[in-house]
Amino acid sequence: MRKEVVLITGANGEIGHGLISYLSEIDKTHILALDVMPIDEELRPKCERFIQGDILDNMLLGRLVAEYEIRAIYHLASILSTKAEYNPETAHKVNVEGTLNLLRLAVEQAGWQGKPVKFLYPSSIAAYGLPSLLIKNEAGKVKEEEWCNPTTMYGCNKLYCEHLGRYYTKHYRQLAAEGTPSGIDFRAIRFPGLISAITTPTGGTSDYGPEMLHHAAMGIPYKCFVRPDTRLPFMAMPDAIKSLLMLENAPRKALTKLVYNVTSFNPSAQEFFEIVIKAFPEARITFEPDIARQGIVDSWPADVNDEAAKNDWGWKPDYGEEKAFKDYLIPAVRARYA
Ligand code: AKB
Repeated sequence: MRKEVVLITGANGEIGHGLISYLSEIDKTHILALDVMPIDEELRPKCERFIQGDILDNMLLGRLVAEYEIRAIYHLASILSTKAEYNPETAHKVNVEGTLNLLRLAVEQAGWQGKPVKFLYPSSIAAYGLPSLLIKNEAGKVKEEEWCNPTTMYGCNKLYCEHLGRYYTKHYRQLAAEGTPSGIDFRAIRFPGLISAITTPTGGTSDYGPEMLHHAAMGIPYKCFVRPDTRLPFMAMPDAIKSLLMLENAPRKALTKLVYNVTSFNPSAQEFFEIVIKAFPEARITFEPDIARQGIVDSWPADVNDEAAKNDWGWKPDYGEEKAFKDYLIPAVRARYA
């Protein structure tokens, strides 16, 4: 008999760390973890199996279909916004073709199992693209359907993969005589900038927030690459994990959308700096905006509307701004670099 597992791609990344710990310890789920990089030693015992491999390797994915009963897929692997701009074609390959491969795997699994496979997809505020700073400042809390004109390869990839998820869930092979549904139950969350105390992000453009905090705690000077007035929505990592788990567990009938905004707080870079400097008065942080990266951040909303997530599946963050820094981020990064 094949073992029931949850497949997590990009398992060694920022979200993967928290998700694996939660699912293995609290939920006692068997985890099949996949990442192109070796997984951190502390995560290994929490996984049923770790495979170092590529989501573009269809032979590898085929073997997984044959060996396991995959209940749900958390497809976390992707190349983030800044890194993607340096090699857009590679980013497209990993972010889009990789997602397509996982969707195909989910179709095969659902067919074998004769029941839907949940496909959890972390999308991003990068799916938005506001045309000017003036419009960004006037847009208020942006809804899921508004301003979907991303300016980055990563944002285009995220938006398109949301559409792929919709296609596979609702319109798959619509002209086939038998009209077989794909069996995929696609659910996506558009995350704001995420801040973890355990890991630092690599290759993103909302990274100035977490980088400011981690550099201050390590006692390393930091040049913030955006202007002090720059504003983005952010969320503490435990809330990101919580939102994914809540969405996985929500009854399908309660969901009015396939893609949901979630958010928690939205400080300006100056406000972020003030919180960090209060906790680490010795920190050496300067503002040295990089015009190109600033342009990307200026195209992302200052805030998002997450009413649909609140109404449909009871979303509510545990960590508002004060609690996120006071009870989670500052004590945890202090302990980490002590
Ligand atoms: C990035 O900056 O690329 C990511 C994101 C906002 O999705 N953190």
